[in-house]
Amino acid sequence: MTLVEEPAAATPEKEIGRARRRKEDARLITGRTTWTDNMVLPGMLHLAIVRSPVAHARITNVDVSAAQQAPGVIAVFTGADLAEEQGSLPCAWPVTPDMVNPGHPSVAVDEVNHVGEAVAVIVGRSKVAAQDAVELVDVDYDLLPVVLDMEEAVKDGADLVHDHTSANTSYHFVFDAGEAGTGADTEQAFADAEVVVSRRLINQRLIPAFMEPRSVVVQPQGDNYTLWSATQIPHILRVMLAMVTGVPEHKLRVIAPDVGGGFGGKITPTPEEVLTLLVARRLGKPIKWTETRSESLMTAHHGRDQIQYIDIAADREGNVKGLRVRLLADMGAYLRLITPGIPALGAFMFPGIYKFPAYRFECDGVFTNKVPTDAYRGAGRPEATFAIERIMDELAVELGMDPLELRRKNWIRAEEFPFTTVAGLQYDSGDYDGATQAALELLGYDELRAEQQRRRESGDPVQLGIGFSTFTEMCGLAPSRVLGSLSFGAGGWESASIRMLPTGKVEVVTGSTPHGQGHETAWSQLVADHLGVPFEDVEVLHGDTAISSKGLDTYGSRSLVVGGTAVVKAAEKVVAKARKIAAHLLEASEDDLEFSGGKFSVRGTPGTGLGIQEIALAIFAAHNYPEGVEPSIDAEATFDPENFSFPHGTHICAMEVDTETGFVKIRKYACVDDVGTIVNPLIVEGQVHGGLAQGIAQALYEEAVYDADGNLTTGTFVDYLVPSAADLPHFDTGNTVHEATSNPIGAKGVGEAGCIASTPAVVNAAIDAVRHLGVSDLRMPLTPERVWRALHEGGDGA
Ligand code: MCN
Repeated sequence: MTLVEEPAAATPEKEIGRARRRKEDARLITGRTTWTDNMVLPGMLHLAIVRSPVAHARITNVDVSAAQQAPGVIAVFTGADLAEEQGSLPCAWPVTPDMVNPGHPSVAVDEVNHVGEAVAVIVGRSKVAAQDAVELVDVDYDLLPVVLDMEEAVKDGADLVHDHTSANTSYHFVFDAGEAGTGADTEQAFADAEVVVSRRLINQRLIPAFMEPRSVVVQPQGDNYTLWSATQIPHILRVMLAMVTGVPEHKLRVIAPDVGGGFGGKITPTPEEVLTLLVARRLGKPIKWTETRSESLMTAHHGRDQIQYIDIAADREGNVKGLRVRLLADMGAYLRLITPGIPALGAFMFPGIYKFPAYRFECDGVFTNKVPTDAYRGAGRPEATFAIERIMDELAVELGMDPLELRRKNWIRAEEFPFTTVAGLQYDSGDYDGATQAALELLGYDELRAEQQRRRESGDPVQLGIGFSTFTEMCGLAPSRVLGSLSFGAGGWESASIRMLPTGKVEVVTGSTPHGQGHETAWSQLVADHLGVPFEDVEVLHGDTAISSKGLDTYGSRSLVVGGTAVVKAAEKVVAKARKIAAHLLEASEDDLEFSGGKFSVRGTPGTGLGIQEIALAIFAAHNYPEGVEPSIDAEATFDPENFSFPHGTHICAMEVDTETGFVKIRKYACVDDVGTIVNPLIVEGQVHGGLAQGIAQALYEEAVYDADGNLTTGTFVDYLVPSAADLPHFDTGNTVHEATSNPIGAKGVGEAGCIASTPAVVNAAIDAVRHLGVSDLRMPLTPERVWRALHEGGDGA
């Protein structure tokens, strides 16, 4: 455990690198803050949603007469009532030019395509009145065949999710390194290979399961609207809602107050945000909608859900020669904001940290009668990392090599950076060997391997296994020139502005919208160092389009790398402006001034001079400013990196498997991550812990399961097993530091790393424990039943 204690010194030399406790903690941890559902407005009405109990059906009649008469009900709207104005929810990532997008109504008009889809909305004087009336809406459904299995769905003649399309495939995306000029011919590589190992892997459907349920409040004031939402993307949401509903953008203010987690689950404009806005516009009254936990699990978008066919080619000495990946990626019933792009993003990460000479990736985005998928922590990269790190283990077994030796033989060496991969990405910096050595030491590898041997030899019913994941990921989303070529939505820049108030206090406005990541603290540290002001004198404002009009929000572990750099750039401009004023006030030349510790002084006379905070007051009070300089110290900056950032690390899991019960237990978990320059070690460690919890949850606990009729059978937290701290092991974490070259801070993102890396380490460990008993695959999550079945009946246990 490398938790860094907060130093005792009140004013340390440098803020960057200091393990500050988060400014936000008191209000977030106690819950005493403004969550959207806490909002109470005079005359506010409440919305409840009538949802489809069937997965696929034509709607033949919606009878709302009883609901309209119910006590406390103000209005009821069906899909037909809102058909003219509801538009279609946006999908901003056309993966191929011919991608099929069936359109996504916020409330169904003719047809429902997944259980939980909205069919009508009820507005009540109270939440209870609205919810009670849901039962009174009588909908006639003409049932249609339900499409759930992707392998069946892509067969010729399969039943269709959308009968106005010709197939269930939304798009067929191909990346071929041979054709792209980044690698050799893949088919040839496989034809020439001495060893080929193939696997069909299931990366199961997951539910983001954020703590704060989704909630929306809309307040109309004339033709102006203020919309509060528990969203990750207030800026993008405002643009999208304006486009979908026709409410002019300048008449719509979007506020994301404190948001209790998102994990990618709040990255997309939702039907409920559209509906709340439309109904508020119709009625001219404030409206609130807050989901129940069951609604959340059933209708907030899901993540992952891929069938992966992966082939790896190598020679007998263990040099990898080629990689071939084919994916079926479940889109669910509709395309949300970045649904189709997630597997395509993963395309660039399947080669991992290895020097493959040849690579081909193909993916079908497949419609099914399930809730749409979209981002979930890591989005595309955990799936890719799982596949490559699993197949590396299988190749090692085939070759009779140690799994780490095989990895070491093929990974990019420290001296080879920058390195352009077979997928065309340029990895800028790192040392995979260094991180691995450090992780092995943290784990106590040699002792555990010896224990594993002893247990095998003695036939102990509890076997021990060790699993690796030596990973990298692309984050810090990202260069607009790359994103712009992939999407019709926004680029990847971020914006910040800084203003020094007359008393020398500092306001920072950021376009990065945190929902638990601690930006207020980290940004204050950046500003304190760059302006030389006390950390406590900095206030960070965010999440309100009336305050921060420009921004691209928080996802893809982009905030520090892109948004933090915008803050640094704005700080540099502030210093430059203050320098002009200081030179004027000190009657010196700008070139003769030094700036250190927040003070301008004439070179050679340290200790004298003017503090930047004093200058702020001087310029406000005396209006004594040089010609051509405005009487304020403020600046705005945007930053758009040249490249993604590529954190990397080595995660090692030691796992006990009880061969009699199938019960698995993580004995030890060690990881060493390289996230470049660390601004706040405490936050970084927290992010790694949270990511590990979610990655381990995928390996061991979580799966969204549908029955044959398309009902979600894991619709409560009793069935969908989100682990608590008590279900997780102690984590031994550490860092190496190789600065990123794509931003001046030198930072790489950390928000998703733990989640991306951990899943394959856990599964590899479990398989390693029982491979000598004939198990070579285990289906996630590794429930005791599955592990037991794999041990006693063969296969992957599913
Ligand atoms: N940081 C740092 N030094 C680094 C990298 C990051 O000090 N080298 C700090 C940053 O200053 C920031 C935090 O770590 O305070 C996370 O930074 P970053 O990696 O830039 O990630 P983002 O802030 O962009 O957060 C997004 C990421 C994603 S994509 C998901 S999903 C996720 C995550 O963050 N969802 C979260 N972490 C979450 N944490 C909480 N509590 N809740 C969520 O919903």
